Formats: sequence, C-alpha cells, structure tokens
Amino acid sequence: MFVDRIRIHAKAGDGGNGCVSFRREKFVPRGGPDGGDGGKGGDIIFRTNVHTDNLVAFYYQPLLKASRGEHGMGKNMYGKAGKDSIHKVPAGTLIYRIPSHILELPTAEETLDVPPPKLVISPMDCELVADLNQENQELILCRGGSGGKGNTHFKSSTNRAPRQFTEGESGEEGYFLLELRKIADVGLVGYPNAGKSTLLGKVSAAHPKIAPYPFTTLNPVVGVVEFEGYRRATVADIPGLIEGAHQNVGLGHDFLRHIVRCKLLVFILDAAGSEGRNPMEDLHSLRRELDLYDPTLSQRSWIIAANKMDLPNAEENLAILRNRFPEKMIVPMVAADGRGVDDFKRALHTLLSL
Ligand SMILES: Nc1nc2c(ncn2[C@@H]2O[C@H](COP(=O)(O)OP(=O)(O)OP(=O)(O)O)[C@@H](O)[C@H]2O)c(=O)[nH]1
Ligand SMILES: [Mg+2]
Repeated sequence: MFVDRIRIHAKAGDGGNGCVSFRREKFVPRGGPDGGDGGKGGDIIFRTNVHTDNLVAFYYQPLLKASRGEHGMGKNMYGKAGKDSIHKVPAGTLIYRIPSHILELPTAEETLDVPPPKLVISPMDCELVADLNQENQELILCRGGSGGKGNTHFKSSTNRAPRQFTEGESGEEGYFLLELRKIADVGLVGYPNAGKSTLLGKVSAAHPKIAPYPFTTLNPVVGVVEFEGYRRATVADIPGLIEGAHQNVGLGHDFLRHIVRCKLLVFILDAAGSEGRNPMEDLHSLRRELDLYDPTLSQRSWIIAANKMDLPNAEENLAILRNRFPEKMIVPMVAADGRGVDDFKRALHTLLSL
C-alpha cells in the first residue's frame, strides 16, 4: 500500500511527579527532606530515513505515544525519563498541525468508503509545522513534559520539613496531517502509456510495473540513476496525466505535488502518436495542465523525450517537434529496447550539472 497523506494524533509522555520523602536513618534524627524529582516524559520525534518511501506505517498506527517519566523517589532518587518515540518518515514529508475547529472532518482516505461527506482536511486549512526535506533531518514534534520537583527543593531555614512537591507537566499533544511530496531531481510527465515506467526501468534499478494499458502506474516511484564518478540523480515516475488532471480528472492532480520540487521536468511523448494520439497536442496539454496546477511549474526547465521511435510516423512527428521547438533539447528514444537511453542519461547529466 502507498500512503502519501494521513492524519495522526501524537501525544508526548507526561513528566513524573516530584516525591515527598524524609531521610530516615539510625543515628540521624530528623534527617530532612530527600524526595527526588520526577523524570521527563518521552518526546515524539520524526526522523527522515532513506529506506522509508511512504507514510504507510502511520496508516497502521495513527496514534503515536511516548512513555511517561517515572515519579521521583525517596533517598533523592530521580524518576527515570520516559523513552522517546522515534518514527521514520521519508524525506519530503510535510507536517501540518490541524486546527481544532476542523478536526472532525475526515481525511481523503477515510472518505473513500463513505461517499456523502466530501469535506476533506486540506493542508491549506492547517498550519505548517515543518518540512522535512533533508536526509537524517530530525524534528521533535511533541515535547515530553518536564518532571515535577521533589520536596528537597522546598527546604529552607524556616521550612525544614517541607511537604510541598510539584506534579510533572503533561506532554504536548495534537492532531497532525502528514503529507508526502516526493523529492526527486527529475520528474517524468506524460500521458498514460507513453512509456514513463519503461524509461525509468531502463535508467535506474527501479522495477516499476509496465503494461500496455493506461494507468498502469498508480503510485509515484522514484529511481536512482547512477553516473560515472559516483554521481547520482533521482527520477520520479508519476501516474499518467490526462486533460483536466488539474481538476482531478483521471488519477488527478494528487500526484502532481510530487513533481513540484523537481529541478527538471521530462515530457515523455509517444512520438509515433499510436492509439490516435498527436504528440504535439499531447505536449501542449501536458504543459497546460502543469501550468493550471501550479504556475511556477511552467518556469521549470524541461526537455522532451520522444519515445516509441520504432513505430511508424515517429520520424515525421519528431521533425515537426524539432521544427516547433528549435531551442529545446529533444531526445529520440525507444525506451522498450534501450535505444537513446544513454543519450537521455547524458542529457540529465549535463542539465543537472552533476
Ligand atoms: N513500441 C514501443 N513500445 C513501447 C516503448 N516504450 C514503452 N512501450 C510500451 O508501451 C506500453 C506502456 O508503457 P509504460 O512504461 O507502462 O507506460 P507509462 O507511461 O508508464 O504508462 P502509465 O503508467 O499507464 O501512465 C508498454 O506496453 C510498453 O512495452 C517503445 O519505445 N516502443
Ligand atoms: Mg507507468
């Protein structure tokens, strides 16, 4: 299962209470107060991790809790601190705090089997807490409460047998929305069946599903392309787009957010125009969809991968494309058998200036 947006509840551990105790020992009459402090509650911590690629762990465990600090004890013994609860998230996770007035709304996943209430918590209504976009980045989402003070703290010349202590503070808690925006250097954008997954499979070690029907790819897949000198680039294959995607037609715009952070966009066209398509029109409507979704995407640098050059009409269409975009880099290829894939890798290498 692939989860890229989910609501969670997090509660850090409460602090332990301070202790009221007096020293009792033979030959030490009225030994004075010796109640120790309570321990601090555990924190809820998020840490980005390369081996995690989606938020599915939170689907199975949406309630995060850290343990509480132990209470203080006699003989000036401190309570043990609560254990932190550490959660791995993929790099590219955004964390929003959900304001209490919209807490009752269901999330996108929850509305799937209950059709009528289509009110969905949107990140727009929430406050951004953090954007974990680096590897091994850490965030303390909720801090554990500090421990209370034992009665030793309250002794003074006038209060020699204090019975005061303080209780531990409660740990922070809240509802949060986690959203994943995959971070890749390059985003593959194209109509269904253009050959995006085939290309990703050829340039990286990823094994995306490839099949001759539209919408084979249902979830974004990121592959790593390796170059000489240990340089690498990440390439994201997202589900195919169709006209109206920005209004959630087809698999919709939900996946477009995964390419918002790509440095380079690759428009993969079926240059042969098989299945009655026209590569020029495809390119035009793909670019328009991106622009309607997020206008900053149209300023992003882009190239064209003209795929399926083994099929009839491809050469003619390639000539038309080159004519129309004389300045653009256009890489002809047959992704299915690997022809042109090396040129494509070289183009990535140059354009990403690795
Ligand atoms: N003739 C020919 N067929 C190709 C080429 N590249 C891919 N195909 C075929 O096109 C079909 C679709 O390929 P995919 O890689 O699954 O396409 P996709 O763009 O990922 O499609 P979606 O995931 O549905 O959006 C498969 O049957 C591939 O074998 C090519 O260069 N030439
Ligand atoms: Mg695919």
